[in-house]
Amino acid sequence: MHLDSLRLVRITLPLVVPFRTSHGVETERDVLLLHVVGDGCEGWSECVAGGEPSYSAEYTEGAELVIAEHLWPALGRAGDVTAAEVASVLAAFAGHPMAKAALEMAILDAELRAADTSLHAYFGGGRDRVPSGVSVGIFESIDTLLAQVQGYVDDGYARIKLKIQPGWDIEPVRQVRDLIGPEMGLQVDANTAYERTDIEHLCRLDEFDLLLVEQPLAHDDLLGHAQLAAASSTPVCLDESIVSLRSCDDAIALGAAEIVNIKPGRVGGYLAARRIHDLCYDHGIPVWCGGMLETGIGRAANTALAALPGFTLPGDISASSRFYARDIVVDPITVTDGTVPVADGAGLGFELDLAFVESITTSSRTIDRG
Ligand code: SMG
Ligand code: MG
Repeated sequence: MHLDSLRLVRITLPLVVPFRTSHGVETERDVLLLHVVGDGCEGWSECVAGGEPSYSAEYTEGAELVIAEHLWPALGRAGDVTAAEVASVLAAFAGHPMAKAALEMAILDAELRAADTSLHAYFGGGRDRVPSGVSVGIFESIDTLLAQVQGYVDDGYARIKLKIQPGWDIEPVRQVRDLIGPEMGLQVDANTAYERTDIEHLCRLDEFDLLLVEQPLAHDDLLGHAQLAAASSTPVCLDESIVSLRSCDDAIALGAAEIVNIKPGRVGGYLAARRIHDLCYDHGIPVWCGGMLETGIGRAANTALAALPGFTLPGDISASSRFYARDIVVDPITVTDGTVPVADGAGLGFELDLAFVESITTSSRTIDRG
């Protein structure tokens, strides 16, 4: 694709319920959208970096800057680029996988729309609905948590994921398990809040028959996760530790990853995400699609990824209404019988509500190819 211009659009979307994790609380999302134009076609994407560098080092303001000052100019200098070439052109820059993923994603959307093909078809098709899980934050009281969980059970979600941290783990998990019964899928996510010295404590979660415990230890503590996996009957799943194909291969070899959460933004894009899926599939490691509170853009693309055969566990691909009163796409995702439909329109499969995007835009700038 011959790239002509890139528009960087910042929007603010309030969350319907504050989302508290072991890193802190979020009440709104400051989202960076990308709009690429060239060769008579156009594509959109979103960058999944959060407003603050807490889940990872990337954050919205920094992502906008690195794209504008470094990544986009490098793509311009490279001449015509395909989505499949973006990662290698940008490999000259250290880090910033979410910013890189957003550029690849926008160009992929443009290419697929120009070819009148969907991401779902590009990935090889497969299922047309995928199971939908919901991620539930930390609350002031267990009663409030139980009321939230009951609401999601009533909404029909296929599984519940609880955020945990030291002081908010065994008892909330016990009471949620009692509420939802022994059959429903339940898992926990600590977002790196524990230490190796907590391994014995974490093994107390074994009695609740969880699907998995996600990223209890630091992102760079593969050995600690391997020790936990050996000690605990609950499968250990990695999120923050999986930043590339190599880190995933290493984690599997070390016994640190019995299950893998795949997030395209964290690994540099949907094409890398697909390769990580293939690696895990070859090793018999189950994967599922993580979530970064995406708008309808990322949510649509995530459904296409999650249709691949190795995604055997429900993803964090909830209804758009779980986070947003109004989404920026015309047809926001809804949950039926615990599943969400796989987007199959051209490109990533969404149609943007441009008037709404404009009404919530906080800044916008266009950069030419340069
Ligand atoms: O999009 O449903 C969603 C959010 C799922 O819990 C979720 N994501 O660590 O998996 C995770 C978190 C990361 C974002 S909050 C720091
Ligand atoms: Mg996680």
